[in-house]
Amino acid sequence: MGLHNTKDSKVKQGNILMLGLDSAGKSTLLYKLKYNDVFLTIPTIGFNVDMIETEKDFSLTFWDVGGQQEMRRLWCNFLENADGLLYVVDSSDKQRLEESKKEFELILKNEFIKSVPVVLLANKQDLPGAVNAEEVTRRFNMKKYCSDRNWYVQPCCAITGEGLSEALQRLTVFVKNHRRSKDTSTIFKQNENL
Ligand code: G3D
Ligand code: MG
Repeated sequence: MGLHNTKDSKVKQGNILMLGLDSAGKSTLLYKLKYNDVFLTIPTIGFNVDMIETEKDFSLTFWDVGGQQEMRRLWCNFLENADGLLYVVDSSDKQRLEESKKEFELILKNEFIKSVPVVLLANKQDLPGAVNAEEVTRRFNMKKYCSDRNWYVQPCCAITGEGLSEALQRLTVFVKNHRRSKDTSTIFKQNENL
């Protein structure tokens, strides 16, 4: 069985796990992506799911898992099926940037998402004193901690939607590449077992 015989080799969908501390802006962002509108947010209880067509015949499913302490323990359960990680940071909350970074580091260590691509959103760029994308890149030690995967830091504002389409495009490219390499290695493994 060769690669070209694989049925349906075209990837049509990918799962994006959205993580970040509570009030980073995940729910606002998902709503903005989906409806291009701002809505009154309520702290996420459980999780939100939304599918967005980012290209013709390709869609991303976004899993917005709640950021509260109790939910953080459940993050692991969602990691297994993730094709991409969208990590949201409140760039204006300087006090919690360090906490957010620690959480991020912990997530990256998870075996399930080894080599899964990351887009980090430096959100709330509209707020005065917000740390810019370059500074977030430096503070989060991206070059070091993401050296084993594709990564990108995108500045954005979930309220106006600025930066979101760039983030979607980046995620789509990353996820497609990741899925292709993942599917290829699965086929090789299957062949080894013949
Ligand atoms: P979460 O889902 O990550 O927990 P939410 O975060 O989407 O619930 O957002 C938390 C608060 O941040 C909300 O304000 C929301 O309006 C605000 N917010 C999200 N993104 C931005 C942004 O880009 N700029 C600004 N200025 N605010 C943002 P409230 O007041 O409802 O708590
Ligand atoms: Mg939420």
